[in-house]
Amino acid sequence: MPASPGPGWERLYSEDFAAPANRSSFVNERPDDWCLASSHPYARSLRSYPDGWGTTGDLSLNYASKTAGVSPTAYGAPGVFEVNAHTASVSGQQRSLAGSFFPVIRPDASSTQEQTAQTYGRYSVRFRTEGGYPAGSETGAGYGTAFLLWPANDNWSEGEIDYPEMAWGGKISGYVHEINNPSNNAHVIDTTTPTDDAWHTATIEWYPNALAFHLDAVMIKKVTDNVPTTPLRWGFQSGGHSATPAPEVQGKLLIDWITIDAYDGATPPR
Ligand SMILES: [Ca+2]
Repeated sequence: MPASPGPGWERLYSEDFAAPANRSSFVNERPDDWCLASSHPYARSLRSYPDGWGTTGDLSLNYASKTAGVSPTAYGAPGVFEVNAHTASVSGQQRSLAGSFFPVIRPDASSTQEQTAQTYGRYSVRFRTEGGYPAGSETGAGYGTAFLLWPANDNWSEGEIDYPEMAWGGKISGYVHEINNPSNNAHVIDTTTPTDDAWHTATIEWYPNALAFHLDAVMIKKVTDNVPTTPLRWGFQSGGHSATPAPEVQGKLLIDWITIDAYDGATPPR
C-alpha cells in the first residue's frame, strides 16, 4: 500500500486489512443498521449493507455475516478482505449471497455524510477475483462487483461513477453516468484486463472539471464533462451479475488494500 499520497492529495483513509476477521464476524450493530458491531475490528473502517437486503433486481442478497472475512494472506498478499459469494438457504429459500461495503473516511465526524462522503478526491483499490462464474463461461450468470461513487444524498441525478465495474472473470470496465440524466452513460471505460489473472490496482482521480481513471498506474481514460460537483460516497457492491448465479457457482472478491485521499484544490489534473 502506498504510504504517502504524494503532492496534491491528503490521505483521508487507508485500510491494509492487517487484522484478520472471521467470516461470521461481519455482523451489524442492529439488524437494519449499516454500522458494524462496535466491537468489530473494522467498525471504524467499514460499513455494510444490512443482511438480507436485495441487490439490483433482487438477483442476490447482501449478507455480510455469511460472506465477508479478512484472511492473513491470499495470492501472496498480506491481509486480504474477502467477499465469499455462494448460494445458501436463507429463511427456507436458496439464495445467492454476496455483500456490499463502504469505507468510513471520517469516523468521528458528526453526520453520516461527513463520515462517508467528500467532494473530489482520489480512490484506489488493489483487488482481484477468484471464480464466481459458471464453469466454461466467463460471460454467463455469475457474480460481479461495482466500485462506485454515489451521491451522499442519494439523489442519483447528481451523478454516478463506476470504476472498476466487472463480472468476476470478465474484463475490468467502468462507467460515468450523465449528470441530470443518470440512466444514460456519458462515458464507458473498456479494458482487456481480466479480473482474475493477477492483482490489479484501479484508481479514480476526481477533480473539479475532470475525471482520470488509472489501471496499474497507467492512465487509461480522462474525461472533462459530466463531472460531479457534490459530495459522493465510495463503496463496493457485489452480487449476482445480470442474472441469479446457479447454486454451484461460487467465488471471491479479494481486496488487498484501499486508500482514499482528499484533493488539495490547487494541483491541476495529471
Ligand atoms: Ca493487505
